[in-house]
Amino acid sequence: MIPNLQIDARRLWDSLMDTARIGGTPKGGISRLTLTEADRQVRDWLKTECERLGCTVTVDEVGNMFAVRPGRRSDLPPIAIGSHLDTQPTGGKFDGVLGVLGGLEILRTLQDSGYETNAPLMLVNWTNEEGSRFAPAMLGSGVYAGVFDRAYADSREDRQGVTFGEAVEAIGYRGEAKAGSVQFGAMFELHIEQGPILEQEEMSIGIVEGVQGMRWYEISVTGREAHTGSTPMPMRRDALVGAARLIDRVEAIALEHAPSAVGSVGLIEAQPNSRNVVPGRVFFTVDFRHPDDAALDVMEQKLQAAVEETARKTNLAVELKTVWESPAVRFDADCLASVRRSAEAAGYPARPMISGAGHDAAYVARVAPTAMIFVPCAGGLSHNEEESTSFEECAAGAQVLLGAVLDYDGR
Ligand code: HGY
Ligand code: MN
Ligand code: MN
Ligand code: MN
Repeated sequence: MIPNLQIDARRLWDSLMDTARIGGTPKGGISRLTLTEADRQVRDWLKTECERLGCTVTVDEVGNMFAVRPGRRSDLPPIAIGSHLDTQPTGGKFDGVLGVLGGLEILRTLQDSGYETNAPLMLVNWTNEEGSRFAPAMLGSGVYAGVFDRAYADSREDRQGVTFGEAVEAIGYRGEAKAGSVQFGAMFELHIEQGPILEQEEMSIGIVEGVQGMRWYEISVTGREAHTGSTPMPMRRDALVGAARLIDRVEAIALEHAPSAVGSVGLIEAQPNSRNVVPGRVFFTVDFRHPDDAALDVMEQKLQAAVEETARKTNLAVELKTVWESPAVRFDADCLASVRRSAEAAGYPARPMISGAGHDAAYVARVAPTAMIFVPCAGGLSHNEEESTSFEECAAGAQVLLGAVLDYDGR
C-alpha cells in the first residue's frame, strides 16, 4: 500500500520557474551548458536547498552531485532520484530539470510530513547529460557506470578547445568522491517525453521500459580552398559539396529504416567560412538512433559506404569517426512495477513506451535497477526554447515519482 502523501505542485512549479532564470533566454528557454557559470549557479542553488532539508551532499570527481536524506535503515542502499540540470544552448525549461526538481519536491514533501522512509533517499544531478558542449552525452552517469573513465571524460574538448577537466575545476565541482564510489540501490528518473506520443494519446504518464540505441559520428571532409570567382568548376575540390551529398544521405538512410530510425546532422563547421572562398574543410556530426542495435549496424555500414563512395567520386578526403555508441537499454521489472502501481494509485492514465531521447537512466541501468517516468510536453517539442508542459503534468509526474519511490521502498 503506497502511503498517501501529496506533493506540493505549486512549490514544484515555482522552483521550476525560479531556476529557469539561471541561464534564462529572452525567448523563455534556458541556455545552461554544462560546467559553465550558469551551471555552477544552479548547482550551488541545489546544494543549498538540499542541505536546508538536512541532506548530506557529496560531489564526485566528475561533478556528479548526490544529496542523501537518511532513512530508518542506514544499512539499506539509498533509492536514487536523478536527472540533469545542464541544457542545450537553446534548451527548454523542463528537459532534465523536471527530474531533479521533481526529486527535490519529494524530499521537501517527506520533510514537511516527517515521513521516514526505510531506505535513505538520494537526489542526483548528473554532469553533462546533454553532450552538447562535451561529447558524448551522459558523460557523468557514464563515468559513474564505468562506461568511461575519468581520464577520458577529462580529455573531452568543447569547440573552443576547453577540456571537461578544466571546466569542472573552473566551476569548483571537482569533488572528492571517486566516480562510482557513491552507491545506491535503484534509480527513478522523471523526464518530459520530448516526443508526441503521450499528448496524442491523451496519456498523463509514460512508463518508460527502455531507451533506444544511439550512435554519434564525426565526419571531416577535406578539399582545397580556392577563389569562387576564378576557379573553374572542374578544377574545384569543394569540401562543402561533398558534405552536402553525405548529409542528404544521412537523412535517406534514416528514411530507409522508417518508422523507427532517426538520423540527424546537428553541428557543421565549414572553413574558412568566407562567402568567396571554396570551402577547403568541413566538419560535421551524425546522430543515428533506433530501438534495434542490429538496424543501427546496417545504418552504420550504409554511412561507411557513402563516405567511401563520396571520396571515390570526388577528389576529396573523407574521414568517418565513431564518437559514441550507446546500445538499446531495457529497464528493471521491479522498478517498472512500482511506477505502474503508483500511476494506478494516483489515478493517472499511463502507457508503456520506449524513450527516443537518451537519458542518464540508460547508463545507470547498467549498475542499478532503474526505470523512468515520462510526462507529455506540448507538441512533443524539446531541445527548443518553446519546450513546454503544464503545471498539472509536472504535478502528475512528481506525484507518480513519489508513489513509485515509496512503493519500491516498501517492498
Ligand atoms: O541526446 C539526447 O537524447 C539527450 O537529450 N542528451
Ligand atoms: Mn534530458
Ligand atoms: Mn536533452
Ligand atoms: Mn536524462
